[in-house]
Amino acid sequence: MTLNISPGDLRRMKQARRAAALTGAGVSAESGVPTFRGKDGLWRSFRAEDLATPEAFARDPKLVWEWYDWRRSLIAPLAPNPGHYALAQMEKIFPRFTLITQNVDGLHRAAGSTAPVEMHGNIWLTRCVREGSICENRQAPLPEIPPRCPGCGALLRPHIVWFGESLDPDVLEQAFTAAREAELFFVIGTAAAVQPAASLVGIAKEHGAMVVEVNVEETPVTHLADVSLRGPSGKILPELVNLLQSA
Ligand code: BV8
Repeated sequence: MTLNISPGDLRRMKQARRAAALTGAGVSAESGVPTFRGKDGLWRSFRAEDLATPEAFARDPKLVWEWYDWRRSLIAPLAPNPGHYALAQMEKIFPRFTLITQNVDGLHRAAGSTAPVEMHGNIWLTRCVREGSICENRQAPLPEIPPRCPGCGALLRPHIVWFGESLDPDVLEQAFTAAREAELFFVIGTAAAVQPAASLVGIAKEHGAMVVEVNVEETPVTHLADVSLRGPSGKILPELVNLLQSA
């Protein structure tokens, strides 16, 4: 695949000292993780209101956990793809690089990204609804549903940001700071439909960043992109990293 990037755009990309990327479900699609929207997306078969809201959990924690247990079991054997590895390499290309992800699958970390800003949490972490304590738990399937806190016996919930819930203020601050400071901002494999994550693209642009989109389709933020690279991120990103590393 030959990327359609003009020499001037490539030069500008190479000159960036502060870069950031916002990733979404499309980056993990080539690893086998289902996306949310689109043809085979999770929201085609499941209603977000029944499964990914605090109200749904209060109503039926067992149902919500069964869905997360199914997703955990599906993701557990999957591995990062070349797109994840290319993003991990970007830490070595740019003097400052912040990876911001909406994905909860943990595959960026598995590929070697050192400090991904996980805006929507992580499916391998649980949180006690009483104590707020966060623990890693990689058992899939879980032996008990819904799982309970070993310390106090209260319900555990997935450490994931559901619709209608506020994002962690520290995580939000890291993401917004990176978007404001970026000279180069990549938006990769996201439908840019969920707020506040999608607004990061406009914020980066308003603060002067060059915006580069990688997606198989057009999205609501395509019009903000200085460069649009149309195709699978697992193919485009390794190619892009090669170009950025070339003399
Ligand atoms: C909040 C967790 C304050 C579940 C998820 C302003 C306007 C309208 C609505 C709102 C607004 N502000 C807030 C809202 C409400 C809501 C929201 O945004 N609703 C939208 C849907 C209208 N936001 C919230 O509730 C947020 N909280 O704002 O707090 C507040 C509080 C109270 C009241 C008001 C405000 C919390 C958001 C919660 C996000 N949690 N789910 C779970 O994962 O278990 S969102 C869910 O969507 C996932 O987490 C996912 O990460 C996220 C984003 O989806 P994408 O990653 O974009 O994936 P998608 O499938 O959609 O797209 C895939 C893309 O990849 C496509 O573009 C496709 O073309 C592309 N692709 C596919 N294959 C490839 C590819 N690209 C490249 N290569 C490929 N191979």
